[in-house]
Amino acid sequence: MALTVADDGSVHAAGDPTWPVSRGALCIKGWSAPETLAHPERLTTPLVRDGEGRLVAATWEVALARIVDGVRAVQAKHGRDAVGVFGGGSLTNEKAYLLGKFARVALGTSNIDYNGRFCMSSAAAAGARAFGIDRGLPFPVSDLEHSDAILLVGANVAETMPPIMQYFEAQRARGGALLVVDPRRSTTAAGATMHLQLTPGSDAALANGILHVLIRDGLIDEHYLRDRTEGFEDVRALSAGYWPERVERVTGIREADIVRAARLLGEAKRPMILTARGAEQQSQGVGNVLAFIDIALVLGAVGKPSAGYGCLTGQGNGQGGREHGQKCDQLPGYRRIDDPAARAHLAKVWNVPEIELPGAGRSAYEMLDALGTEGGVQALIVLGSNVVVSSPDAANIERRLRALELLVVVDFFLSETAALADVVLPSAQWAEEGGTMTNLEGRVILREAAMKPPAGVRTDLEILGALGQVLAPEGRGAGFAFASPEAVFEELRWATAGGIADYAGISYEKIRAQKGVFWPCPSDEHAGTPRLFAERFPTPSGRARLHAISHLSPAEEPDDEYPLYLTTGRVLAQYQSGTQTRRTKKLLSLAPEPFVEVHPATARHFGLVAGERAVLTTRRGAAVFRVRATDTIRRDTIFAPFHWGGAQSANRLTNPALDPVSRMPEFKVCAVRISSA
Ligand SMILES: Nc1nc2c(c(=O)[nH]1)N[C@H]1C(S)=C(S)[C@@H](COP(=O)(O)OP(=O)(O)OC[C@H]3O[C@@H](n4cnc5c(=O)[nH]c(N)nc54)[C@H](O)[C@@H]3O)O[C@H]1N2
Ligand SMILES: Nc1nc2c(c(=O)[nH]1)N[C@H]1C(S)=C(S)[C@@H](COP(=O)(O)OP(=O)(O)OC[C@H]3O[C@@H](n4cnc5c(=O)[nH]c(N)nc54)[C@H](O)[C@@H]3O)O[C@H]1N2
Ligand SMILES: [Mo]
Repeated sequence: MALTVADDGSVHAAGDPTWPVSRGALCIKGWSAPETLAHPERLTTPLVRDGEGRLVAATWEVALARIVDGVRAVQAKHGRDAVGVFGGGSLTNEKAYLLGKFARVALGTSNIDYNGRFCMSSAAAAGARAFGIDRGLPFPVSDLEHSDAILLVGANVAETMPPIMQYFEAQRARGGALLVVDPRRSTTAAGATMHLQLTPGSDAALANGILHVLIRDGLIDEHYLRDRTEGFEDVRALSAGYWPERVERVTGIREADIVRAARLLGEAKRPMILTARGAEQQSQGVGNVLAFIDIALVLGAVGKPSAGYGCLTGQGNGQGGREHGQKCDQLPGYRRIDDPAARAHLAKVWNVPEIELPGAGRSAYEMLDALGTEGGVQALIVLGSNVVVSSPDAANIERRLRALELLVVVDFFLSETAALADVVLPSAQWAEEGGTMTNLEGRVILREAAMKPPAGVRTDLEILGALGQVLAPEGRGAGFAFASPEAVFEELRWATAGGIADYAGISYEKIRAQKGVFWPCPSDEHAGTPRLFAERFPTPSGRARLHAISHLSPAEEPDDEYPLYLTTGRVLAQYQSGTQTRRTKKLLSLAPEPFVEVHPATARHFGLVAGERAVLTTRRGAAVFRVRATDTIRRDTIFAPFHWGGAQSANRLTNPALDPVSRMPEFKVCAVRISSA
């Protein structure tokens, strides 16, 4: 996106036609984003809670001292792990890296995790298991255009990633097939070749049904399976039990459609499978993704141009945010924190004894759920997430946040989470500071600063630098004194050298010259790696691994008391927890309040009137939405967006059941009751 700052200081955004990914396309949230820069509600001074419980303006000195004293008091009373850090996938690579270092070196805590646990973690874990590496798309996004059959699972690209819709449109225009798997006939599904309208939570059954047909009808690539993979025999045995009639009963998709979908994929020269949150945000999210990866592998598609498997990464820096150490089990460069070689390397880069580096901490929801309890975190620093709105079982999380001894939130606005804090620090926004992000293709890009932050506001890097220098143990403070984002990036390069996500050969200059550099890029001479897996997989055997995945029911299923499925997700005009977009006039006028999508027959059955309010109730709580009657949704399912808080919060309803491997919550399926308000 290109920004221009006019003489009166107003900022205008436009698409950049020379940019290889968006090719000039800009989402409505992009061109309306400048409104948040000079917004009247923007925070421009730190806030501190006073003796009467009010948040009042304070100087930076007072606010930072309150944090330092609070953190030290909690550490003295409960130990180092009692201080927690919660980050986000919208942070630049430099911030994500420094946040991880801040937690491990300055605070010495194992408890750091981030909102990517709610977003990317199931696909990430599946990619690592199957291919030995997790890079959202292992190929450039332009490959989509040349695929002749794409299976798009649980992604509503037309509303959530409008700038890349052009690749799907070009693919269709070339005669390619697009198959969309979604319980709703979403905007994306409405324009597809086939819409597979499955029961929420039945993705693994569908994948196994497709595998069954592919194997039965001889549409698999035996040579590829023999030469490049392992584990196929288990998949063959398991999928034999998923004959299409049985899969129809579980998924609600007609047998003939399952067969047709399998044939479209099996007969394609360049089949591609893409997943997003629909299949991933489930208590068997990792299994779901592995089962879809199996399809790509039996077709021999992974590693071939314009074919294979990819995950459509969500947030602005969803990819880079999961590589550099803000995950509880991770060190920079996508290294494991329990790997002795990784620890030794980081101990050297950070100039600390290896023994002082903490081990793995709690995952996002588990950390939040234990706030203020015996053995849990007592002081929490949140930077880049609005957990009161975006966490599952949000009323529980709000209670847990209130039980903390110290809550610090760094944000540009008084988000619902910031409103509960003891100290709020105002930070700079995207246009006001430079830094790198890694996009869904693994391309590291540079966002240059276009303007200065308003008076009174500091950047996240300055805030972490200042706190790190004071809170770090004797002699370690110097490790937090960075003159610029580029200086942080230079250390990040070294920290990632030799790791899976190796940035050692990437510099700001090289990114500028090449319009982005794909990792891994291990040396200055290396041009970067746009395509992975052409010859081998980075697993110990060099082969990709198939996994036999049995379909399991979601953690909660409809019953007499809660007779419907509730699924949640996004709408075009709102972003995430809404902190930014609910403050943007144009967007608010497009989506002023949340609605619940209900099939007209279901609405009649429960006595609901379109346009009136309805109460949704689950085992966690209740929330109110306006009824939108639409035959685009299954009769047994209702859908609500999660962008609002308070009485309109979808997350007061959602089930915090976690995937056992990725610890991803089941945002996409729970049992619900609906009645008119
Ligand atoms: N407008 C807008 N765009 C965004 C965002 C935003 O908040 N607003 N957020 C960004 C972020 S962080 C992310 S992660 C991405 C997410 O991008 P998407 O994954 O495309 O978004 P969602 O709406 O969460 O879910 C996609 C679809 O999954 C379907 N679904 C629900 N249950 C199931 C199920 O059981 N199985 C299957 N197969 N599908 C199911 C939903 O009906 C929905 O249409 O969007 C990014 N872009
Ligand atoms: N029910 C349901 N819940 C969901 C989902 C779902 O599909 N259904 N999706 C989940 C997913 S995929 C995601 S990604 C999460 C997202 O939800 P959140 O983790 O809440 O993410 P954001 O709304 O982007 O919150 C970011 C907050 O940090 C601030 N912020 C943004 N950038 C920066 C920065 O650079 N620095 C600082 N200091 N602050 C910043 C913003 O103003 C905002 O208040 O929600 C999850 N929750
Ligand atoms: Mo996300």
